[in-house]
Amino acid sequence: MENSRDYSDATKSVHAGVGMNEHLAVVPPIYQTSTFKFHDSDHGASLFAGKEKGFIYSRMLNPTVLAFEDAVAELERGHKGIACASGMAATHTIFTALLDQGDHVICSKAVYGPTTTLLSEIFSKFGVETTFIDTSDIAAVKEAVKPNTKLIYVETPGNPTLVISDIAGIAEIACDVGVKLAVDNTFMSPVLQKPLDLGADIVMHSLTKFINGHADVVGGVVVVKDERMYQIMRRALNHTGGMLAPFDAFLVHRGLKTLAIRMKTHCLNGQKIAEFLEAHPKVNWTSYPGLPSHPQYEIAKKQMSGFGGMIAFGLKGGLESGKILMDNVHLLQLAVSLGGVETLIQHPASMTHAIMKKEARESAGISDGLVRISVGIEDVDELIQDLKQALDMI
Ligand code: LCS
Repeated sequence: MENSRDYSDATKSVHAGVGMNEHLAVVPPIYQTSTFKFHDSDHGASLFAGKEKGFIYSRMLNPTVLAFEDAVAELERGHKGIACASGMAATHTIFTALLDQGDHVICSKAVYGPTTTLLSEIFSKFGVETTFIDTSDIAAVKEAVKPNTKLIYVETPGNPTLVISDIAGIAEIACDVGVKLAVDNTFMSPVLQKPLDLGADIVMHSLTKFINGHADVVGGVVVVKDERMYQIMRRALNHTGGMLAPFDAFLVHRGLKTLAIRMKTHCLNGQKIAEFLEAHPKVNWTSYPGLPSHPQYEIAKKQMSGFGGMIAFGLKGGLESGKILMDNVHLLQLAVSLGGVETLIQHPASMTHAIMKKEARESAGISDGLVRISVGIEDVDELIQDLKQALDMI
């Protein structure tokens, strides 16, 4: 689409990255090829030397993947995207690209479990040190900065607690001390939050979640602000090999077309279910960014254009009651992952965040009784009815 950067997110979701192609197909073709022919030896050498633009080998770049990368970069209002085989591959690409032995990282305490493990058990082997802090506390972020800090890595809202960090506030600190700020924007999608506009240098997503939205692809993406950072990230991905496959890029690009409209329903349904849970006598606490009781409600209103579909809550009967609830829902499905059209329920302490040490989980606010719902786009009254009957079983 010409000049699509000027359009709204709803229009961009449909048209971004869908350029012209040889046969004028409305949907661009899937280039299901591992490699590309050169016209002659000079052409091949010229492509490898970067003197000419073109495709060489699909680990390096593929037209179907590139079309999706352009689309997501437009939605994030970034320079370019780098599509990866999973959200973890995207996070790994950021760390590989930016960190050297002896560097220090500041990372949110409440992040997807394997992100903590990647830093504390894998990158630590290569001499990278990490401080995990509550990044919703700006003073704590400032205090955690060391002379060797290279990167601040923030997930907001954090998985699964929904704790919210002030992106613009942290970006200011990062800028003052000369370190990069990367934001995991998975829970919001580019439609509800634009970290680059708020001052972040890098944004990443697990595409597996809202961007694809249909629970049928695992993928990730990094979006950067300038060509220099793009080259650094692309090089890291090329050499570690965790790129997105063309067919998966096609599916995720197809999912992206309905992102804006899906997010509207996730937000409407999320709000209604959060209000239902907060008012229910068997519910002890509810964490949802759209509830005035959320500790960072004011920041949420400032930096997010909607509150999303993720809810964390605890029942008065703790984990035992949570298990009864999870084992008795019919329409909600007991499964990990999130951001799809279908509503999922899961127990982070024994599932998505089981990899973390219990003390680390508790320090991040992930109590054993916490239950997480990823609210889908079904009829919200039917979802509430299902929750109601399962809560009645407790
Ligand atoms: N970032 C966030 C915020 C996530 O929630 C996840 C996965 C990732 C990164 C990693 O993405 P992946 O490699 O799985 O594409 N979160 C999951 C969850 O909460 N349940 O299952 C996966």
